[in-house]
Amino acid sequence: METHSTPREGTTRPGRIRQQLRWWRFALAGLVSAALLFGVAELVAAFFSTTSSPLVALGQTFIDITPAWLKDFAIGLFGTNDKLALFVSMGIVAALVAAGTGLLARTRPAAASGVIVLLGVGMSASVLSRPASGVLDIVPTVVGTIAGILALRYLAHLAATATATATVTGDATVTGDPDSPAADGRVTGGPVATGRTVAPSSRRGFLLGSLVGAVGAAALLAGGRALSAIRNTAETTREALKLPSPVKQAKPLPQGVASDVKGMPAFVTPNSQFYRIDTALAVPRVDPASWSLRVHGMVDEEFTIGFDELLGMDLEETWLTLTCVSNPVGGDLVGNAKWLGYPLRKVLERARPQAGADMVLSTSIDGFSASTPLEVLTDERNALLAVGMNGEPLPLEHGYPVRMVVPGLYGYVSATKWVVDLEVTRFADKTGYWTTRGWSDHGPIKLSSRVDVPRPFATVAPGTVMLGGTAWAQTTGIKAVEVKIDDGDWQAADLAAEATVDTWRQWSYAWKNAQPGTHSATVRAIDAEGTVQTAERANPAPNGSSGLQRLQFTVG
Ligand SMILES: Nc1nc2c(c(=O)[nH]1)N[C@H]1C(S)=C(S)[C@@H](COP(=O)(O)O)O[C@H]1N2
Ligand SMILES: [Mo]
Repeated sequence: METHSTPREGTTRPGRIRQQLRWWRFALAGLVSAALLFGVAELVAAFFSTTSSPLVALGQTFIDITPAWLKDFAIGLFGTNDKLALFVSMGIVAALVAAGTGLLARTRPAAASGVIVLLGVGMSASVLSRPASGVLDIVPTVVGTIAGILALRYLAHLAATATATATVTGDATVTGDPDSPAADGRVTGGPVATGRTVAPSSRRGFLLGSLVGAVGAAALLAGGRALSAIRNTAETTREALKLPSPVKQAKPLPQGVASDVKGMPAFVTPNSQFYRIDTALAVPRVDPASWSLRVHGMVDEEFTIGFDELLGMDLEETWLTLTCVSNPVGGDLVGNAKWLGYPLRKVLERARPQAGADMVLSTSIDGFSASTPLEVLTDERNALLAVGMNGEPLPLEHGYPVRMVVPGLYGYVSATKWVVDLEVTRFADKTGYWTTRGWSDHGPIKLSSRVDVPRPFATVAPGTVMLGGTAWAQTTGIKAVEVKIDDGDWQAADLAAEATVDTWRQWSYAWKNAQPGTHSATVRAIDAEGTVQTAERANPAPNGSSGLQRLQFTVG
């Protein structure tokens, strides 16, 4: 046995190594086949509804079955990147399953096909479980599954051929792989010479097959996505939409509504920077021409409103700060915008709720639902069926064409995006999406305040340190904000002007004579009724965080 021979020429050791490595080919065959399965399905899905993509449906099912604690953990860890984290973890699981199926194809090709059929059935079930899907929507998954099976059969065959010949080239004493389906007979006792002539081409055959498969899958995926975008009318109608002027305009913002501390967030959050929280993996693309809102349940009059009809109603504008129940103390899941819409109070006046009803369950086109107290939607506060946000149609990800916004309640029990259904009912009879997952059925926003400037652990110059922040008590208003430096006394902060009681209020505080060292600033708000923000800590679940933000920074 030559000791200096290269692996290509063959020695016992490289031969064994190759024997150990060849399973890679089957794992790779599994991965490429899975990519082809999803690529083909994605392309076909472009011709069906947006809920027909098995990738999206799977992810969505994944989201829905993820236990609440894990989801909270993910949001806590990744913030608004939680969807990216989901995609990555889903991708890892999918890759493992695909590689495993490829390995299975090495010894039991029929069983591997069976596994793909089972996965196809599972994916079809996942597609069918989406609220807006119909039976036809499983066609992309079925076609993709068939493509996946064929791809794996073919690639596994190439892998087996390559493996068999590689084994021979590597070590002539190895008599084939008894497990390998294509290895039977062809390898046993095969002379090195034969191996040398066959191996490079069959190995190349496998690599080429895998490469073509992988590139093809990527092209199919990209093509499918692009085609769905072209076929989609939501973006184009939104671009073309001219919103009517309101019959009642929002109060003009008073002078000095924004604190002049450098680095403060804008008083009106630009749409592009507005936080986004929802369970939708693919943003629902709703064509306003086919949008309608059904109002029903415990009402004297059931009716349906179309989009043009809604635009023709007396629309009103209002300033309103939205807040997410998942916002931690000091967090940024809060945004302030000018909303244009029709008062929900008037929608419900027309429906005439019956005695005993105490809740409106609003449902979105993708199956999310929120339970809002009927009282909140019928009292004098300005709850809207909104079509506009900061002077433009709702962005797709913020609920185009129609969503709800309700002053004083966290989004999960009020701010349904892509809303299509309002059912007047009772808390005793129905529950919203998050309530069935352990969150409270009622979600009034808690009195809160936060420090925006300086940033945590920032270093600032000694002398006068300018602190700035935001406080909110929607429907009540903020009367005062107090700041405590280190363990000192509570000091009154300067309040910026108030826009409305439904918007956040900015504050500033000039800390004079700041000496070098590590310091902290704690903030608390007092609402217009005199209630002082509680220092008692609570996690976001089940009904919103509480506690005071204590920010650390360095003067130096
Ligand atoms: N259809 C739908 N609407 C939804 C949600 C959702 O998951 N799906 N999430 C709610 C939650 S939890 C919040 S905080 C607000 C966030 O609205 P935004 O994304 O426009 O900021 O939307 C609410 N409306
Ligand atoms: Mo939320």
